[in-house]
Amino acid sequence: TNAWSDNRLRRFNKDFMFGVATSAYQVEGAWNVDGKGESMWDRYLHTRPDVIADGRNGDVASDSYHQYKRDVEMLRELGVDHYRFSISWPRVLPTGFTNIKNEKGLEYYDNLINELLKYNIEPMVTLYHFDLPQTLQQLGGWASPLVVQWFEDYAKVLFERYGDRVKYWITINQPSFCFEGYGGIMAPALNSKGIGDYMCLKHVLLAHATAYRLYEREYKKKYKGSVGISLSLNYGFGFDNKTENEEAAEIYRDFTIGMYMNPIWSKYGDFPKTVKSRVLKKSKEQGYEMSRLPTLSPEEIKLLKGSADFLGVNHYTSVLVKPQKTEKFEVPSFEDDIGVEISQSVHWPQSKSSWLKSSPFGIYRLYMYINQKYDYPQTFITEQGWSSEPGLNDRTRVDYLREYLVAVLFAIEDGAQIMGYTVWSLMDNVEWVAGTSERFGLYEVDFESEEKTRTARLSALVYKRIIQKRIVEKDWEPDNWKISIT
Ligand code: GBH
Repeated sequence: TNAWSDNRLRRFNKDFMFGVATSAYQVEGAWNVDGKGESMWDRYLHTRPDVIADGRNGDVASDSYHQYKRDVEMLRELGVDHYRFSISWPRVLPTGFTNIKNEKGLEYYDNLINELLKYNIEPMVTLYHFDLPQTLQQLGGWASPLVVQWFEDYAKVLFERYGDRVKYWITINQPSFCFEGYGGIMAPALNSKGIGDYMCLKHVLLAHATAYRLYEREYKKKYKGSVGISLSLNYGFGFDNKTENEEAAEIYRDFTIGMYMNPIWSKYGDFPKTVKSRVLKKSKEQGYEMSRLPTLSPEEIKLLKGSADFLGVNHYTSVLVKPQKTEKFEVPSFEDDIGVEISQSVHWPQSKSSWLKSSPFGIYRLYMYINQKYDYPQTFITEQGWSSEPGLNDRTRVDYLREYLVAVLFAIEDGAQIMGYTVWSLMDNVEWVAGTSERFGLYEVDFESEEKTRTARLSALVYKRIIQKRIVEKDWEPDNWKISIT
């Protein structure tokens, strides 16, 4: 059946959790409904509609604020074990602070959680998936050290309110958003390359750790939940096995994997030595007094070390790495600090997103790398997905999903600690600045329709079958999949 490279039948355990993910800004819509405050993404896309590929922002999105019962129905159709969604900070705390708690907003998540539990679907809640309250952005946002306290206060509201029912918490989705927000086209789109991005990163990590310690101190005994953080961990291979390319890849991995994992999972904590010394050296050469990479104090290192019950792995693709040959990056910048050139193989199948190609062995290699470096950490794959054109016959997504799941089975066989797997995404949504021009859904959403009608794609049926059987069948085809999933 699943003979990819030999004839062994590999299967996922009964307790391996299969699920799907979304995030608040990308699916909820209702951006100003029932007392919700403005997020930095609302502000950004309202003032800069020109940056959105197809002009569609998150004002209405997939309208999950009103359609959540249909969403849960889809989860039941799929037969998933868990649903990963995020809470919109400005929906529950419109000012960003705890002075005003928006009861309507809090009730929305109560309703969603209760609906999930009614059908035995485990909620996995992300506290922060990119949508900072605009009020807090105006006060400096993630570049300000004060955000650590703001985030702790926000986390407390959520742990208090939902802790009795939510057992899986993810503090922050992808701290690497700092590099896209302070040197790219993600909100707040402030150009502070090589400076603001590193400041943001430090505060994101501390906010995570502070929320983790809060749960550990005040809720863990009572509620017995676990708290993790999701990192964007794509794998960097040497372009080929030339020593200089292997070395460049190692540096790239230090900056894109070690940067986040070292402070939390390594024995001594802190950012990787190579990262610290490279940024210091460049900073001095560039005329700065100190390194542009902020230091972590001994107390901060201690706070961060061990501050996760599990690692959330968001893995989509891989890259090939060579040393930088031409001076093509801005100075200073994260890219210039790393000093490598990345590309992807022409042999890897291309999705609808420029950055996303299929290279399933990458997830296997990633797991071997983190197992060796961080001694087999407990993980949960919290995002993996593929973008396509609109349309129900998403054969390329089916291929991607199957090949990656087989690679995951190989990783498990070789010792990787993986509690579950989560497809990005349950349904089409607003892909940030790509709008709805890139579709990641197992369900297609008709954005032209009033109810944002959802229809299962071929991949939804294949995923349902994988969840049922706990194996990956190379050739299984549903009959009549265009008619109904149930
Ligand atoms: C995920 O990040 C996000 O968590 C999720 O919200 C999103 O829907 C999903 O990606 C799909 O887009 O445009 O060339 O500058 C995955 C890691 C890092 C991938 C930033 C896209 C931007 C590349 N992402 N990257 S580019």
